[in-house]
Amino acid sequence: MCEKCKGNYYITTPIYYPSANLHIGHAYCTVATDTMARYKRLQGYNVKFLTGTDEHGQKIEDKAKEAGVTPQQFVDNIVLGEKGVLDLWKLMNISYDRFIRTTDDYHVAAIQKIFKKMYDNGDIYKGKYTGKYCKPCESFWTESQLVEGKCPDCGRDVQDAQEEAYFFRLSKYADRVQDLLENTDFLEPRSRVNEMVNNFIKPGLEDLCVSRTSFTWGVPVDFDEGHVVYVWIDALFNYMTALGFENDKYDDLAAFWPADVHFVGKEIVRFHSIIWPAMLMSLDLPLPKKVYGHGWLNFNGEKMSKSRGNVVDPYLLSERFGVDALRFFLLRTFPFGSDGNFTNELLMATINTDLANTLGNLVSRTTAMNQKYFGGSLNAGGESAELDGELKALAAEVFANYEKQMDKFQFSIALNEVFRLLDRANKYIDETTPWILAKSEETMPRLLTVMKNLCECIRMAAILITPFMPETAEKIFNQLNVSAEARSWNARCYCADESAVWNTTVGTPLFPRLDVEKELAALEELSKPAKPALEIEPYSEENVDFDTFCKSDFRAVKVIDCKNVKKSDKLLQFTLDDGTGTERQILSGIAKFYKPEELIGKTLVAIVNLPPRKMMGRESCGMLLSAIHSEGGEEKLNLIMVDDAIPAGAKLC
Ligand code: ME8
Repeated sequence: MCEKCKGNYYITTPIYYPSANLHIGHAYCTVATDTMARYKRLQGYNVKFLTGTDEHGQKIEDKAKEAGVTPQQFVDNIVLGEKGVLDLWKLMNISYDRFIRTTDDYHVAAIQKIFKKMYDNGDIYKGKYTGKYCKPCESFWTESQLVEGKCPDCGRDVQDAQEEAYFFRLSKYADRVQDLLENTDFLEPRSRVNEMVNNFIKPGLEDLCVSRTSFTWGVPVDFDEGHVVYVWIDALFNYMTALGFENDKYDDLAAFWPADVHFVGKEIVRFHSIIWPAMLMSLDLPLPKKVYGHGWLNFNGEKMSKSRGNVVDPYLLSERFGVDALRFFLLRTFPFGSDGNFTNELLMATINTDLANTLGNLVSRTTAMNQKYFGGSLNAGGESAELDGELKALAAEVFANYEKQMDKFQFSIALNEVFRLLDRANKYIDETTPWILAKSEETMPRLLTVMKNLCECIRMAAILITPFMPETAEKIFNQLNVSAEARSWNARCYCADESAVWNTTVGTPLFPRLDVEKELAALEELSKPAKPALEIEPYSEENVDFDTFCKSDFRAVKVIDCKNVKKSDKLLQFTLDDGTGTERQILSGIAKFYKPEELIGKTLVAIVNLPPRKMMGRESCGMLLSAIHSEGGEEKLNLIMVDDAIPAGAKLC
């Protein structure tokens, strides 16, 4: 550890299932973790921020099969492909230090060793599993844990399952885990402790089934062919294998384990606060210092889900409003421990109120006034007044409160503090009226001090927003033209005395005001599902010779009458004028595409020299031409219709 370092700090996000592209709910936890990691780095900690992907399990195996690729190809595409996990974290400015994939060789080999160790110490044993399995959650449940017969996590149907399997002696650790939860700060917020103890531990912790034989996409149990390790064991140990536990790839375990905090969503608190500590106890390993279970983001009051078609796309929002605005919104608006309701209206209102009006305006007014009254250069000198002391005291208070709240992961309250300072600085402009001070030579020294105080408030606020909006903070620092030292946590002391000097420049507005109505309409348009892929029939590889082709007699025909054929839901019966003076009857299997009445009077194209054939006991003399393709897997058909000016019987060639 270097002399200046405050110590090591290890923080993790859950590793994501690459079963579909990530949505704003996934980004929420990662943005929070990134903000915390940046905050700790700013304070001088040596931070290790881990994220990654959880790539095994039946769900992935099934999805790969559906997509006609191997499971490895399937996960590679979602993790590494265009707009995949790595692309999203790059876009969202996620400053992770390490990215683990559970399919990485070093991790797989380490999991095999870990499993064997728990088998050897007697905490994993072989038995028979009968119970209920929730496939989407990859969770086994006992009958008593089900809620109205459904999975207690996701509410979906569960299926009966029985197989020879290995079990982990979770029951053995029930008392120790309960003690850990009830008598320490291991799990926060506190409300989650009651949930875990009352719903899972008190009803009796049963041993946990930790191997599967019904599929193969997992870490093989190397001493018993056919078994793969339960995906949650594989996943949870990522937090340690990524530091070098049971492998030589990394060597950071001594420095960074135990983790300072695991941030996790509320539905996976059970795994992190019961199963995870119990397994670590089994191996006699130090426990993480804290698990923090954050809430869920809903969209317009409903759970976000792909099947509901209401997942919020972070790419779309970042491209439209900027990454910093999105990062800020997530942490400013929703208290981290509770559920939140994401709406586009709220996002835009927050951008307009906090970022355009309060922050953006303060920066642009201040730099514009510096430019106008001092050509951007605030030299030594000035004249202080009592009001300035209040601003200085507030800045110190804001810093202290911010730090307290950040250390409790209360991002929205920490940001409230920053906005107390920004609001006060905006009010200070109204109170000191720089435009009046600028009117007289006599009040210019006072104006100089007022502008220096404003620059100082902005500088301090920019330090505090750095973890949340790193790009915006940098833009502000650049406009203030301050040194690296003045951007650092150590420079949080308010120094606007007479010797202070500033050289500021006017930049483009940080957050232009949004026209909410216009933006909502644009978002709606952009969120419309892309048109389903069109598929056309493969082209024939066989050539037809010209003379044969010319033998086909195509004619324009006019529909005199058209009706459904009784007892057939496919056939339409056409009575056609083919120009010969005698009516022609053609039957066509297109009833699912057209109502008969809409075709009467139309001019169609028929091939008329096919031998007559009988359909449902009626004669059909020829065939009507149509265009076919499929859209999103659905068959589409359009009759070929030609200009009504073309007379019946005209030959088409
Ligand atoms: O659970 N709002 O992966 P995952 C807030 N692989 N958070 C949400 C959310 C929403 N609408 N939707 C999902 C897994 N999340 C496991 C983790 S760790 C050893 C293994 C959060 O991709 C969810 O709560 O299903 C979880 O914390 C994270 O996204 C990853 O979910």
